[in-house]
Amino acid sequence: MITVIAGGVGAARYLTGQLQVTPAPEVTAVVNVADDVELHGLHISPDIDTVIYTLSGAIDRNRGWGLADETWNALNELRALGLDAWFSLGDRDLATHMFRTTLLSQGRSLSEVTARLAEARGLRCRVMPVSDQPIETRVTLAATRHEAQREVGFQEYFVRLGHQPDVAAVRFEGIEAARPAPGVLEAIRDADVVVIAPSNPVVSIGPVLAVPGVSEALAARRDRNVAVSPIVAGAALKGPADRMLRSLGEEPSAVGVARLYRDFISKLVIDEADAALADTVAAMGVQPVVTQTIMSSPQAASALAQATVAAVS
Ligand code: FO1
Repeated sequence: MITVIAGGVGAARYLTGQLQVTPAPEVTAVVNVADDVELHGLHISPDIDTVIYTLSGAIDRNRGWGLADETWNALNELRALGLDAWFSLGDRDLATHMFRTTLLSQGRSLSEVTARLAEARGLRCRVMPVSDQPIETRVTLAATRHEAQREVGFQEYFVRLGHQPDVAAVRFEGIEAARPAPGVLEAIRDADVVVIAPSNPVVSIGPVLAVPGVSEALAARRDRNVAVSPIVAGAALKGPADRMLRSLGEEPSAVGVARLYRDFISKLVIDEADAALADTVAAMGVQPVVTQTIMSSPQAASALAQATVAAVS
């Protein structure tokens, strides 16, 4: 069995590659929930939805999130009513959030809702939230000439502010009371290989590792865990991972990723563009695996998944 620790877009792309080389019932995705946000009375789980929409082929490929063939009537009506609807929710996407919110209000767990959503979209791999308890990434924006330092929710930072401000600190509200969701520790313990997908190490993978019990379970089998660096040639392929690492005092490179993950992984897959960093990664106690990590096509994604799993098999 292969267990993939996943955030949003990068992880979803990696998982499409994994599912081309591994039978779906043998793949489990443990997904970040700290991007979740309550808006318009709805519980929205962006990383879970991005994984499910991508793996079922329903994703909007240009945006990388939300559903293809969307319409925005409800959102436009909300704006016409005077709501500052800064988070774009398509009409079809709204059904997912209404479904999730309705079942949660009936006492169903996030795990149960996620399993229902994955099944409804025909997925045969398992998709599970890392925790059923609420975890919220809170981002402290660095002070500027015009503004004092202040803390905002992740989606306000990422979407409303376009992840432009420098980040002074990140914390995960609720993490102490969070517990691994049912099946998460088993999915880590029983996996032949655990892959940390190429997602933002700070705000996508970080919250998953911070759930009490998860990092211990990973460290206990470090030799069979491998990560794919989301930073290539000092830049994130999508989103603010490189700038975040830098403003949090970490090196914005595969070396910085190796340092963040070295307690949990024995191998780090880095891009050919970073081959020169291989010795420095090795000096961290993490064995580098140099290959093409840019998933520019389904074939590239499946080749990456093949090389990643082979590294620790
Ligand atoms: N990202 C944006 O940049 N702008 C949006 O308006 C937006 C809406 C949105 C709605 C549902 C959803 O599942 C994801 C959405 N995202 C949007 C992406 C989301 O902010 C990111 O995928 C993650 O939270 C970061 O990985």
